[in-house]
Amino acid sequence: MTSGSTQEMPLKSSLTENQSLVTWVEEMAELCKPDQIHWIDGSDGEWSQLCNLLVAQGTFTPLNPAKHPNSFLARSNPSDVARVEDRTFICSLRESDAGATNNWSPPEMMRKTLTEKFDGSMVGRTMYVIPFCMGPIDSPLAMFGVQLTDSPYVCVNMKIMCHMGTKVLNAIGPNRSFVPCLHSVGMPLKEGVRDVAWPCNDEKYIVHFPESREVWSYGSGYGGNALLGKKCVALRLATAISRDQGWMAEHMLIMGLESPDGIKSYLTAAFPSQCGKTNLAMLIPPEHYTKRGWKTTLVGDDIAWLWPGETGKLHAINPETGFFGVAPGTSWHSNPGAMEAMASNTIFTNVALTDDHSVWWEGLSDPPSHLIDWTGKDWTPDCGRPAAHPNSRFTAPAGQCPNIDPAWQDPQGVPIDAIVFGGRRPSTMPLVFQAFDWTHGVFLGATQGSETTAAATGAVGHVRRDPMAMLPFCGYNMGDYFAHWLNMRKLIRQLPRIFHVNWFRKNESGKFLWPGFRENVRVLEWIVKRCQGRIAGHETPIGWTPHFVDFDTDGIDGFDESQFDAAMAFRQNEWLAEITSQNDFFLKLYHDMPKELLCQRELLMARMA
Ligand code: OXD
Ligand code: MN
Repeated sequence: MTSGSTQEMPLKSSLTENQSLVTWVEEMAELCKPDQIHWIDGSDGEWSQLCNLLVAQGTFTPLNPAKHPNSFLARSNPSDVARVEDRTFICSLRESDAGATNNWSPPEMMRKTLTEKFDGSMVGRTMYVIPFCMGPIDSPLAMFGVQLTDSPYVCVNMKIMCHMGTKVLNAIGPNRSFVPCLHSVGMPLKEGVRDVAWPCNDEKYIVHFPESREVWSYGSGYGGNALLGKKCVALRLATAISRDQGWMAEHMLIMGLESPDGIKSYLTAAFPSQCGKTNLAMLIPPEHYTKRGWKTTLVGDDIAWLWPGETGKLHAINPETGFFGVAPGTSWHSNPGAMEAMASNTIFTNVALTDDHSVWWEGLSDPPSHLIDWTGKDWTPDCGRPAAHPNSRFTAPAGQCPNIDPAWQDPQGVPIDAIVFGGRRPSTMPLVFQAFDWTHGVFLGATQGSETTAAATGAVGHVRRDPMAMLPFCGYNMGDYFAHWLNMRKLIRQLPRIFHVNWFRKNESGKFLWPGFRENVRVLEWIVKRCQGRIAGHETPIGWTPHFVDFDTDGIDGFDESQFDAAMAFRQNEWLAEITSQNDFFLKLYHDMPKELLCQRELLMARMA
C-alpha cells in the first residue's frame, strides 16, 4: 500500500531537529515495523491525497459534491462503533491514584503487554507521524503532542479536529516537549492477509500513563479511541496535568450570550450523554426570540480548558478546532448551526447514504423510501433496522459554524461568568436553579446524573451519576478531582456562578413540561442576568430558582404561570428520595470524597428539615 504522498521517506527524518522526537519515532517504527513513514504536513493537498487513498481502499464513499462539497462517508466495522470504556485504562504508578472509577493496571505490566501487541502491528502499512497541538498554538495552555498511527482515516479526522502538521512541528521546534501518542488499528498486513475497508482488532487497549504523559491505543479506529488528541490527551491526561499546574480540563461546551445592550457573557456547561449538549453549544435562538436582540455564539462543543486569567475570572479555551458530533437527532429544527457547519468539508461515519449520494440519519427528516444503511445494506422504512448507527458521527470544522465566536481562537480564551451542570431528570430537578456558592455548586456537579429507569410516583428512578460528566474522562482519582475543584476557589478572584438545569422534567401524564431545544436560550438569559446581578432569585432549600416575572416566556405557546410553577417546583418528597439515591455514589467514593462534599449533603438535609 502507498499513501501516494510527497512526504514518504525512510525511517530517519530531516524535518525536525527535535532529537527526542526523532529518537521516539525511530524506536516506535522499529517496534511496529511499518513499510514506510509519512510525516503529516497538514496541507489541503495532503488531505485530498489521503481522502483519495481512503476512497481507493473502500473506506470512504465520496458524497454528492453539489450537496456536500469535499465530504465523505465512512462505514466502520460493526464491532468498532464507539469508545470502549471497559478497555480504557489509567496506568498510574499507584492504583489509588486511578481511583474507584477507573480501570487500572500496573504500568510496567501494561507496557509489556502493549509492547507485544505493537510489535509488528504496522507491517505492510504506513506509519503516519501527526504533530498536533490542542488549543491555539500561542495560548499559554497550548499542549503539543505527536500521534503515530497506521490509520489514514485518523489523519484526515485529526486535520479537522485540531491544529496539526508542519506549523505544529515548527512550533515544537528542537526543544519543546510533546505528549507521545502511539496508535495502531492492530491489523498488520502480514503475508497472505488482505486489507479491509475498516481494519481493527477485536482486542482493544486505550491506555494512559499519567505520570509519564503518554497514550497507547491499540485495536480501534473509531472516534475517541483513535483521535488521541480528544478524550485521551485533552481530557484524561489533561486532567492529571491541570491538577498539578492549577487549571482545569473539563468535558464542557463553551458559549457566549450577548444581551440587547451589547454585554457579552460566556458560560460553560457539562452534561451526561444524551442531554442535548451539542444542541445547546450551537444553539441559535428561534426567530421570535432573536427579534429582542439576544445573540448566541459558540466557542466549543465538547471540551473546555479553564485557568484563572488576567481579568480575575476563569478563562476558557476550546482545545479542539472541529466537532465530532452525534448525527442522529440533528436536524434543521434541533440544530441549524450544526447543519450549516457540516454542509461541506465533512467526514460522516456510520450514517446512511441516500440514492443521490447525500446522507441521512434518524431525526433528520421523514425517512426516504430507500437508503444504504450504515452497514452497507439496502434499507427501506419498514425493514425494522435503524439506517444510521445511534453513535454515527459528523466530523466538521468548527469554523464553519455560522455563529462561531470571534474570540474562539483567542489564545487568552474567553472570560467565564457561569458554569452549568445538568442531567436528564423526569422528576425532582427544576428547569433551572442556582447554587448558593462555589462549594455548593461543586456538590451539584459531583452529584449530577441522568435517570435511566422510570420512577414510581414520588420516588426517584435509578440515577446514573456522572460527576461533571467526567466519569469516563477523569485521568485520576475522582475524589482528588473534586478536591481540585474545591481548591480552585482559592485561585480565582471572580468566581463564576454555578447553575443546574434540567430540560427533561415531565408532568404526571409523562409530557415534558418545557419545550426545550432552541427555547433553552431563555434559561441562559436568566442565568446571565443572575450573574450580572440584574434580578433577584427565589430562595429554596436547594438553591435559587427564577421568579415568573423575571423569566421570559413571551412567544412560547401554552407556557403559562402554572406550567412555569410545575417546571420550577422544589418538592421536598422528591428531594428526600434524591438524597437517598445518592447513597451508592457516596459509598463508592467514600474513602476519597472530600469532607466538604459530605458536609454539603448534610447542609442540604438541614435546610430541608
Ligand atoms: C463524545 C463523548 O464523543 O462524550 O464527545 O462521548
Ligand atoms: Mn464528549
